[in-house]
Amino acid sequence: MNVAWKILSRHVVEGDPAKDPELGIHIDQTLTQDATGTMAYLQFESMGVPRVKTDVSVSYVDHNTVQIGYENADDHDFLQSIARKYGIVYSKCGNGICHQLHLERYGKPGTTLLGSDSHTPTGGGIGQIAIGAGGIDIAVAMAGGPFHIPTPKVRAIVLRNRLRRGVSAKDVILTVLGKYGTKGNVGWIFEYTGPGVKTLDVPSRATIANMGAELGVTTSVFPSDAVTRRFLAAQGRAGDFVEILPDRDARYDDTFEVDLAKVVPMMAAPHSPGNVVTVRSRKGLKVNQIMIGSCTNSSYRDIRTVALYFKGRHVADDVEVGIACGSRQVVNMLAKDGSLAILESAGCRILENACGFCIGAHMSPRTGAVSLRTNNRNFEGRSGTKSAQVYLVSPETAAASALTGKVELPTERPVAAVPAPKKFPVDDAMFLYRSTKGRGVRGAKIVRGPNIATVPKGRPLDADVRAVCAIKVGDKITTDHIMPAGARLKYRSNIPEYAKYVFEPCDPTFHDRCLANVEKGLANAIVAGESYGQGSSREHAALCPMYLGVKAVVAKSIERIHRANLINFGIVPFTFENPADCEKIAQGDTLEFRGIRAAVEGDGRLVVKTAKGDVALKTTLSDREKHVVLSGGLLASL
Ligand code: MIC
Ligand code: SF4
Repeated sequence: MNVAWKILSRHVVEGDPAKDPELGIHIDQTLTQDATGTMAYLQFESMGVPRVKTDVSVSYVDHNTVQIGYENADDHDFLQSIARKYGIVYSKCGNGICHQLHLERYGKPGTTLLGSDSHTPTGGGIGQIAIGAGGIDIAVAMAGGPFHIPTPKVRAIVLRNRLRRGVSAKDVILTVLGKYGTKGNVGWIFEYTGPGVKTLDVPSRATIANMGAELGVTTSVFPSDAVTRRFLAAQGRAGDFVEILPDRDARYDDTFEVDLAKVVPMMAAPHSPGNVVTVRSRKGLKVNQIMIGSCTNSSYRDIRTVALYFKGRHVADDVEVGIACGSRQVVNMLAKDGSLAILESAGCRILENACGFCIGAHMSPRTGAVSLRTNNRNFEGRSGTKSAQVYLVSPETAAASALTGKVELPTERPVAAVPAPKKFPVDDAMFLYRSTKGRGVRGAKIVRGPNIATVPKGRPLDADVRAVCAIKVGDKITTDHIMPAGARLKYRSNIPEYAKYVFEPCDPTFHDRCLANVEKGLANAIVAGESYGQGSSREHAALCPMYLGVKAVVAKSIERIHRANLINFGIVPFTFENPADCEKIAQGDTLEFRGIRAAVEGDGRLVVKTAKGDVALKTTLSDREKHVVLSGGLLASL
């Protein structure tokens, strides 16, 4: 057996891996962050379960931390009161970024973790099967229900040798992304194995597992070995260690070899993490901004490495440099070893330990800027500046380039490797309710400020649906296009308000048109090209369209988490039988989904009448998914 199946086989509670296309797995741990968490907990609350049934559930606050206006603070209060009541650990705002913190303090080899954030697979770095999903799926898992995944195929990424100085984990995952791209990997688990694994410390493994999200895989996983043991012991958690290695004759569905010694500095060019090129190919490109941090690259190892590049030097006059560490632990270590002073003296702006810039909630670059960033996504406009050209790079490339204001090869002036710390300073004071974990405080009051609205519930699917194609979009539409974050992020707990911004970056009148159609008794449909719904796990990209009367998405292909979210909110995820038929539909056309309910109940095939002729569609749903869609969504189906 390989590592993935060693963990999964102990967690399967529904389905037979040998023959069923979908498996239900038991979830040991959950995590939420504030931007998806408020909805997840409102949904959990409506299930009427008295306390969480997981081993541990943690509610992190790291996304909406700017607090301009009352909305973010309202959300924090609500989340804190929910945590207290239901036995959830609450990580206060300022403690750090959920994935970094979870790795440090809670991630446990051999367990399953489900998180309402697409980068939850970061936990694969510590030997967890960690999966990102929509908030309502996390609510179900907290209530003790299983989570459903397509029965996975496992690809071995065999690592050989060791990385050269100046090259790091980010370059490895960018190399893998260069090979496999951001689509076509649905249903796979990427398992990192081979003799090179032991040369990577846990934070480096986590960086690689983190950006598996950009591949679109179910998750990525590393073995739990001596390196993992040392990391856990250094975190004062030796008791959480279990060894999980692949058997000598472990089988995989596919194999890809990476010679670490041959990996070179890589970058993802605008506007996709799959647009991978070598750093050398852009050497000398003038840079305006450098942002270091995010859940991909904000460990002590990463920021200390940056400090080593900056020691005794100053960043170039024409660049602004921002650094956001992953956790208080990281900041404290940097303060102790003098790195923080180095970074300050070098002219960096030291930011809060939070998502901030990564999600366009801070330090948006200037018009047309070239911004090098160590995070994981460079979708157009995500930085908050539509015209910005964002390149994703390693901390080493970011640091080397900051010194000259041009893209530089970090291998030309490499710094010493940062050894894995023998002991991390542990301070859990900002994790509240650890002592009532799993039990909660019965009768505790939930605090609801005016930003906390109610969760809308869907209606059962009608026999026939007459819909207007309310918008037609192209390929690779991300959840950042559908449901923008940045300045709009504060409305996550208020669906009627947030729904005003659906498709804002593509067409700000979408909301009004949808409501006008609903007023006329018509439903709405979204028509799209390839890879619709890439990126985030935010269920709002399905929930808000549901609120606006969207009943179907018709696309050439739909990404995994988003497809699951559509189903969870009663929106039928159709694909074209013949992708060329997409041309037959224009925005504003009326689409007759006659017999849609029967189609969902049956084999999922439906012929839709359009002005330019018939268009054949299909949707492949499991029995469980059919039940959810027919009921009008997961909440309505319970
Ligand atoms: C992201 O990186 O896009 C986010 C913000 O972390 C999202 C979650 C969200 O939209 O709240 C994600 O990756 O799932
Ligand atoms: Fe936060 Fe960015 Fe990571 Fe999303 S990708 S969790 S916004 S740091």
